[in-house]
Amino acid sequence: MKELTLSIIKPDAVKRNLCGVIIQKIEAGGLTLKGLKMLQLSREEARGFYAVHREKPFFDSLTDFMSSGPIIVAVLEGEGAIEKYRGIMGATNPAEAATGTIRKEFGLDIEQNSVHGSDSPENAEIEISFFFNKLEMVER
Ligand code: 3AN
Repeated sequence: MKELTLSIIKPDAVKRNLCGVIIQKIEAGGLTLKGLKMLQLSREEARGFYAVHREKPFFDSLTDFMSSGPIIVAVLEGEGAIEKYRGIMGATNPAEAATGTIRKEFGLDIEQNSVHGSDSPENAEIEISFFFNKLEMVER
């Protein structure tokens, strides 16, 4: 079934000029860009986006990091896009990620792990509408 998912290229990867190579892996993995933009979250916006993690010990550090520099947000489309993209990203901890995945190749540590991807259809919908309105997503 065709699905949508939200991708974020995180500040650590944007800073190191890895946007192109990450988007290359996304497209080569069979996902199609439906929306794309660059922005920088405020601390408050980052805290809103990661609200599900507000009780976690890493919440302050994570949201400071996510608001520390520009990010690229994208809506990806494809068959089983959510699971497919999580496969392309690799495990949360780059040290445990499989060879060839984005996080294995580029992630610095469990927090600065270069990319985010939605983990369920419900969260994909919430996360996409956090960043994109209808006009910013194309039909392809
Ligand atoms: P994923 O992004 O693989 O779905 P989540 O949802 O468990 O992982 O975590 C959200 C984000 O929080 C991760 N992408 C990572 O940046 C950060 N994170 C997760 N676990 C830790 C941790 N133990 N310490 C620091 N940051 C973490």
